[in-house]
Amino acid sequence: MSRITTLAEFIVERQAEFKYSTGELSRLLTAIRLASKIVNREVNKAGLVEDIIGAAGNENVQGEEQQKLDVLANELFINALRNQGECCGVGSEENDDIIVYENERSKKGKYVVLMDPLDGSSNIDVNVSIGTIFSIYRRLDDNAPVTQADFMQPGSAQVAAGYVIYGSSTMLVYTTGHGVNGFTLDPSIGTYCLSHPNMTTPSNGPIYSVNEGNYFEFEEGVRKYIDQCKQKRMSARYIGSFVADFHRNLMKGGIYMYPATTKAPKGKLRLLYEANPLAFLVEQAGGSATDGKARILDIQPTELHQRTPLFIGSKEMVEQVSK
Ligand code: P6P
Repeated sequence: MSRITTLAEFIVERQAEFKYSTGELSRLLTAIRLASKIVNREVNKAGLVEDIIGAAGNENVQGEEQQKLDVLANELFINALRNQGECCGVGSEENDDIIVYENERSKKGKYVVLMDPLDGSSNIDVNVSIGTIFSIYRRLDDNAPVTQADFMQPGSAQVAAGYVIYGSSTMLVYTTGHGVNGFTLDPSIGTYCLSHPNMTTPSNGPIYSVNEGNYFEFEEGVRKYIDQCKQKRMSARYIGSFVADFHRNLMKGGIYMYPATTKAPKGKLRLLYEANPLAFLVEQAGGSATDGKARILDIQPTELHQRTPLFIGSKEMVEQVSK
């Protein structure tokens, strides 16, 4: 039987690649790893536990009805990162403003984390795969108070990023800028094991993912590209859960598109904790990500929850629709 490499072992073995090493990244990812295992447990029993399914009865900053698991996942990640100590603050889809940790240990933390704790949560009660997305930056000044500026860095400044997909199996996929590696959770031992080393995405692929219900709201160039996909008899695959669509396209080759629409003139996906982390990861896997014109990672953020049109996946496909 080939040797099993756990996520913990892998991070330590590859620590030297993380230029701020001294074990900081491994401890940061340990917090994310732990919280994701608990979220996974709750997601997997959502169908059984009445008080988990359904809306929490309030709305997040996006004006979207918060599902109870959204709230739980958000609290789990925020608490795990606080208790771990390497992170001095968090920006989350579920919170209006940044969260700055006040405990002595975290105040000295050198990293900030942006996250969508449970993306696609409207799919929870219909048993469709959902995900967590995270993005890690180095704090701008260790001796200055944490401000929104620490979170408003361009995506190209990320030091690590990744996602967890709670699907038929649960996987954690991440990059520190030295390639992409995927780990599958073995529930029998509660451990993430290296299952997809050195992940790369095909430069082209058979799949296009877009909500075609918005077709007539898209600009002409996007409509033409979608028409070409049909003429080529490509496969239309759209789950309505970004992480799930992204992960399938990463593995098989394809493009995910959320263009601007009249209802979402700046697109629907959020730059800081959805587009940027997966743009960093997809580029590390040989893919590409734009807003239809500019490279996602070059965009200078101006708001914590700003949205962006997003075209992400196989390089040739993204380049073609971004002309
Ligand atoms: P629509 C989920 O709310 C999400 O942010 C992504 O996960 C998903 O791809 C998209 O929105 C679905 O949006 O407008 O097609 O239902």
